[in-house]
Amino acid sequence: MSDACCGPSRAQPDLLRIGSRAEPATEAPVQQVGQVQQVQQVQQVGHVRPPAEVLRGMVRVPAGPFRMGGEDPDAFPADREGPVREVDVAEFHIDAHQVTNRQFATFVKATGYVTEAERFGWSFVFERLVAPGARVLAGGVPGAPWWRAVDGASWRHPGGPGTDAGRLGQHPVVHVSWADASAYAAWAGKRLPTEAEWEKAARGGLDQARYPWGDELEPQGRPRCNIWQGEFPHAPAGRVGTMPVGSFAPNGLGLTDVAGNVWEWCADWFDETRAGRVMRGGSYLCHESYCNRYRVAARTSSPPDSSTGHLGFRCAV
Ligand SMILES: [Cu+2]
Repeated sequence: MSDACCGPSRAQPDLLRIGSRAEPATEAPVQQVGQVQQVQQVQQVGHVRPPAEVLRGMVRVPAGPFRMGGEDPDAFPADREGPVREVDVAEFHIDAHQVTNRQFATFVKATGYVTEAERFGWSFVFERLVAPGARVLAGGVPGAPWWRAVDGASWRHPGGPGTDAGRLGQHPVVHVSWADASAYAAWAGKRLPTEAEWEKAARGGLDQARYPWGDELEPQGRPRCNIWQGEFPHAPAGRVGTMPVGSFAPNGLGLTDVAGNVWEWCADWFDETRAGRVMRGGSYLCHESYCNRYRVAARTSSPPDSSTGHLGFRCAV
């Protein structure tokens, strides 16, 4: 199983041509400096926020150890979910829901922040969600033919020009890179959760359950998360794409959508190669028949500058 399934990279071979078109080598260092300046700027804006305002909409996760990881026979070995180990985590707070388009729009309005997808000029969109008439720069990546590099796709235009995040205010923001998510977090007086924090919160107080709510995918026949319905990637049996945050019941700690809807960036590197940052939780594209990474122990990664229509984040403090 390739990482490209869930985390396609801007640098994948058949996309190099696009990368060089959108980002000439002479401009690359300038862009990086711009990104750093943007982050410093938003940090200054964020530091004046009163604690009560920062903690609004967050849940407290008490200090203490939990059993992290899993040894599920269905897991992809390369993901390194195991072995199960006890991890001690200090008290922290975490957003009850994924950061929404409305919240991200407030940040952009306050800071003038420009996301990496907007700088590159394109982002990855799932084939069925590409806006009619949008220009597709490249179709498919190795191991994941359903991704389209779409000209003008960004958090503002999740399916490309003609689609409007303004109409999706309560949906999770998508097409944000790791730096974009970190910049938002800094502005909000927060940070990205560590992977251990994310998993402890997502488990909702349960020990080694398969999902954030227990071991059964649909207890009493009721869906508990926004994942792919039907056979992937063809013939969806239901709707496809993001849903408003909190559309399903929260876990034991009050967190919603820790399985499905969109993947969430974590602070950590995925492994010692430092090629990608950790993503957790799975998305509306995950399905048992193909990618079962909506299990609570599942993990994958994306290069930090990548962005897709199924990857967002929540913050911690
Ligand atoms: Cu998946």
